[in-house]
Amino acid sequence: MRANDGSRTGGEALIDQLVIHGVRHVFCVPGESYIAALDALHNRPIAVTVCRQEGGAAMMAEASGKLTGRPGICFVTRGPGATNAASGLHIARQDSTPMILFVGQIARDMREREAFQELDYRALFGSIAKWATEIDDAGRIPELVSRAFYTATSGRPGPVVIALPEDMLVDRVTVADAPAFEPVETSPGEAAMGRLQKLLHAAQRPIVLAGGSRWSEAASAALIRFAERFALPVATTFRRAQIFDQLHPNYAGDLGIGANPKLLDHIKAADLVVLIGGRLGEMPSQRYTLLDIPGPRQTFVHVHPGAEELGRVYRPHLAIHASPTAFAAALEHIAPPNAVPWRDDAKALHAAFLAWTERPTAVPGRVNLGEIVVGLRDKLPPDAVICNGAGNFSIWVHRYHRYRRYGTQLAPIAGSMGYGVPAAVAAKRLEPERVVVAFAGDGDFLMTGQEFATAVQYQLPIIVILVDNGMYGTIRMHQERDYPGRVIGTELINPDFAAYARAFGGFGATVETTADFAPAFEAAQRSGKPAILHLKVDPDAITPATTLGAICEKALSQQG
Ligand SMILES: Cc1ncc(C[n+]2csc(CCOP(=O)(O)OP(=O)(O)O)c2C)c(N)n1
Ligand SMILES: [Mg+2]
Repeated sequence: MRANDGSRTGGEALIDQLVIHGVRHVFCVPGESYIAALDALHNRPIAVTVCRQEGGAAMMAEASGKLTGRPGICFVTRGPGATNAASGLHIARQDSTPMILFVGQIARDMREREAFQELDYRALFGSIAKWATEIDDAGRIPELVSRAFYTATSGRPGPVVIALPEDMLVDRVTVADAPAFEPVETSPGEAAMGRLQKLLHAAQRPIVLAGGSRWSEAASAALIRFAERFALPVATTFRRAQIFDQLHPNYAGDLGIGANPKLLDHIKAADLVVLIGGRLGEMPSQRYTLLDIPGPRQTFVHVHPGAEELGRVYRPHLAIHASPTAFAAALEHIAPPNAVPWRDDAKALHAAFLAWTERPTAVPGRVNLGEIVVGLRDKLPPDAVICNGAGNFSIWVHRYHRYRRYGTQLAPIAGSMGYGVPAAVAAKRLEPERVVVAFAGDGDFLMTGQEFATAVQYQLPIIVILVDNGMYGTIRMHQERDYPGRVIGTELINPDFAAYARAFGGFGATVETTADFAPAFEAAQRSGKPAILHLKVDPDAITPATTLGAICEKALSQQG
């Protein structure tokens, strides 16, 4: 109960700050260390989603940060709660997603004794979080929580961790609220935009690569207008396809795993590369083979919201310190040259993209995941949210699904297995009107599959497409490449996942042929329940391009 003398407990002051900063959802697993904060959530305009494991809760918070551009909020208990949450925190770091993790902490007077579940969160999360701190004085909650919102969202966004000593949360203080935070935009200067225009006017074969975070629907639309005015081809980086409508004639393709070789060749032969928002890390750069390090041969323009990212790996000819949202808006003010020497490039690259993604390749077995993704892409509404975790199954999703709008892709740039189901739960919880589909591997799914119970609890009819090949396929593929025929530690004996779904109170169906899929998907939608479609795929169908058997044979022949 709130006191009427104007004082508040630390827990109450904390939740008041979240309301002021616009938080509408928190994801948590409870712990006795922060029940005073939980209690303060009674009758506040914040929806609580209680999860089954902190990794799932943290991934949900990260996914909500990705979807909204505002910090996703997660509450976990000390010790094991915090270490479980680390998986979601690492995704927020690598994916540049704003997120705040609140961790219950032991009472202040027990510190340094290694009290029950005591950990030093500054040390533990020092290299994952943008900032890790502990609030000692309830009177400083407004100040430090406000800083957390600024830190998580400004520059290159990322995760913040705040530890909350349990006795601090019940201290009574009289303290003023902080004003609501406002994300800090970093806008490009006129001089930089003038130099960019000059470089574009001098170019023969330019290409734009869009990636990173801090985009929005408006920024994506502004980038499309810029591409149209300049006839520029625009590719997206690993798992950032949602930045640019993939069916737009200026879309050049996706720099993911198994990227279109024609796109890679084009980038290598380009004379100007404009990278907006991304870092061009190991995955999109095809293991750092796309551009020379530190000095790319191409004229290289790097636009990034984090000053520390500019010149970190690639030495830019022109570095523009700006958020993609502000930069995209500023693009309206530069003019294309009178004659555009690269006019046909965008057309050719888009045609190559369509040819690469139009029809799925044939694969061994009776279920062709490519056919299934192609069938779905024509059926799903353009604002459907597509989520996935990590594993070879995701290669088909990224290659054949066509992301048409910003806010439709929840995929871990960090490559963390287990992301798809929690991301789908978060998306459906935030936006119940949208269709939400999660693709998961058999290994991938069971890392966080228990969050299917969260979907059931909150009546969130997500549809999980579970691709079961009876193995940790990605690793088996590497095994066959490097140690052909020597299978170890990659086989899986799986449960009946359709029965698993039903046991949780959801809808479950088994899909044994490609033709079984469409009716099963429709039945899942009709059920109105969270659903799992258990696809039994042939383990030999390891990628859209090759088979496991062929990889093994090739490796053996090279050995012999
Ligand atoms: C949390 C986590 N643990 C381990 C890995 C390493 N890893 C990458 S893919 C993969 C196997 C994925 O198996 P599955 O989900 O069944 O998909 P498949 O490759 O078989 O399609 C593993 C173990 C990872 N990326 N993330
Ligand atoms: Mg598998």
